[in-house]
Amino acid sequence: SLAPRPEHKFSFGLWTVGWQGRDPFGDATRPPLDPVETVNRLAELGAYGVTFHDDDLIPFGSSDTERESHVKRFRQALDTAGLVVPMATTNLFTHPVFKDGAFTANDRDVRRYALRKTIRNIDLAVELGAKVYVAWGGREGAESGAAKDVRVALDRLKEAFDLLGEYVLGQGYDLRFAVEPKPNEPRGDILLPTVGHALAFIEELAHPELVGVNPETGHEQMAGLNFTHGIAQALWHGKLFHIDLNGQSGIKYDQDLRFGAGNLRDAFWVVDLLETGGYTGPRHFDFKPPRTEDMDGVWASAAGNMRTYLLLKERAAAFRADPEVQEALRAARLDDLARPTLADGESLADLLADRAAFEEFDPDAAGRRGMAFERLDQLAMEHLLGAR
Ligand code: GLT
Ligand code: MN
Ligand code: MN
Ligand code: MN
Repeated sequence: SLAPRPEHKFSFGLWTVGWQGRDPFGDATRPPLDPVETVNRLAELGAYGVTFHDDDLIPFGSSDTERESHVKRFRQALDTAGLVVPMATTNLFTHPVFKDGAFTANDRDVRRYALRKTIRNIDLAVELGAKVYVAWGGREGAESGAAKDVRVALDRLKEAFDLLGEYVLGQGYDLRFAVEPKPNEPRGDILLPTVGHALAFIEELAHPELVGVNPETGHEQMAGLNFTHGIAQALWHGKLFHIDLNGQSGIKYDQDLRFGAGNLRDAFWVVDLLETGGYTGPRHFDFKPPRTEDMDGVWASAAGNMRTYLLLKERAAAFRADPEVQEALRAARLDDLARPTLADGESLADLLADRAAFEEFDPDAAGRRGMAFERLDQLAMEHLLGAR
């Protein structure tokens, strides 16, 4: 059962396998990839979905007739291959017009253009069946202090999301937004740099229920954060609307490695959480096959994401099912954590009157209790390594 199947809900962006390997130091190492070929190859590999930026599908500057023919070919390929479009997004970062951002560009005409570009692609996304619209604000940020008044820029960002929400509600679309945080790159500092910043921002919007997050593994790890904890908190808030899975080795440039490369232990906990924590959305891979690879290497890399996910899913399930692990979880008192701190029917006054909770409590004795976390973690390690 390590063969990816549509029910696993694996999806890929056109821009992932389609990345030509252009980086700040070097030219493209691979030819352009036709979206129709991407659809066919992903379907063969067992994916269920494909996602896109407007400009991945319809090259920037295309005429209306060119646009129609690109969409028509793509739609035919989807129908033939049986692939769906669960999510779409806007390219608000490549063209020089977005060099100072899109929804928070200092130039007002750029902000108005960015909204129109986004709304145009929302119509297409809904036509193609997307339920989630991702907003990665890669250029919303600054390299220097006085260049961006962050509080005013956040006013503009809220204005944009409020207008997009008004549009979607007005059209009666079944579409929700997912904000994708990233701390830096391509801007020196990007607005909404982490999952936590995004969650706080969303609550200030006119329609917070329409907006959640799309956390990316590597983006939280670039900030030195624990990705599993980030998505756990997003789930706790009911805000994990989508997810970008990939690999990253610590605090450095955005590597976008295939899933499981880099921090493998975190990938194990991510899969453990996604498979047991109530997330039912796509398992979307936002990776870049390294520019060392030819097209065979690209498809091997794409397949590797899914296979590693399924391997980790097996390992995580075996970990949870192991009686020794269950015993170790009790020894580590996870069941006690799950008990509310006050008993059923107990009040704050009862706590204040409970001498056992304070006057007679022995903190020194409690401080001597071992937590038994090391044995538990070694059991996880052994399952991850296939040793159990
Ligand atoms: C870009 C970025 C990704 C985002 C994509 C959505 S585009 O490749 O690096 O993390 O998810 O705009
Ligand atoms: Mn990334
Ligand atoms: Mn990326
Ligand atoms: Mn991403």
